Amino acid sequence: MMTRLTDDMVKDIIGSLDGTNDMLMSLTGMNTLELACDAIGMTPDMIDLRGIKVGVVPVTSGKGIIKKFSESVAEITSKLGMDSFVTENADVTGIAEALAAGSEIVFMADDIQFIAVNTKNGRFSNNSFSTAAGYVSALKGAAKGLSGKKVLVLGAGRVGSIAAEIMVSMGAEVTVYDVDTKKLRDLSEKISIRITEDVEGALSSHDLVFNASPAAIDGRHVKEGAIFSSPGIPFPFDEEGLRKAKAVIHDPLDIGTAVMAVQSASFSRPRKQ
Ligand code: PYL
Repeated sequence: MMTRLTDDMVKDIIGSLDGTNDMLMSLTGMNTLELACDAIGMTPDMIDLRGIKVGVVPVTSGKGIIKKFSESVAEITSKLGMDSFVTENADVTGIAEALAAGSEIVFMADDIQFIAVNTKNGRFSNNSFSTAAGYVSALKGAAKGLSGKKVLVLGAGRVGSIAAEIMVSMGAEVTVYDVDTKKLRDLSEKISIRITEDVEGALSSHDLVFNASPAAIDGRHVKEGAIFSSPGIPFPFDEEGLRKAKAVIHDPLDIGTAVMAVQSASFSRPRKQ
């Protein structure tokens, strides 16, 4: 089950987007837009997001609305140049409102899926792929390339598995850990990865770590100078881990949503050559 954001994790996103952008620039060499484009094999000059109308629809199903979640999604996409708004209504009425307003892209999330639908052709992006691809691009930027490099993936859930697959395709030597050994075995039958049950040994021997696990990371085992690309929530680092790591790339929603925005826009806009 994907870890769910809480009101507390989301409450400060809107004021912190420029900070995330600066963090990404300094750690990966790419700003949020460049990173989001890189995640789907594009560069910003290939797509114009300005003026694309985006409707964000609050959804009350399951555990209900997360305070400021929809507003944060609207702010993240506005920062990319899109014309975004949160619908007054939730659920089906909210979707109808977004469509009636002529939204080219509609964002909505329940407790299982967070998607961005391109209303011109019904194609849609989802947050699991987008978060995996965005954070792989971030790690690639911070590590100045992943081909031939050893990468440890913590967590073989949806994000960790997709990230492992993308990094294997980039030529990285990927080792995956998960507390659930069946998940590990299933994944190792699908893609050529090493698996490990020794998370402490694996952490202490990897310079590059992709963390897509909800578990805490024990700083005692973090390798000095390690780079972490870490979408996992809640934020897992203790003081020792933060001191020893050379870089920790993390945000609760920004990178995944930005990749969703670029990918769903690319479904109806030809890539400029
Ligand atoms: C998209 C996030 C990233 C990590 N976990 C995912 C999550 O928390 N999903 C639940 C989102 C629920 C949103 C709620 C609302 O406010 O519309 N239905």
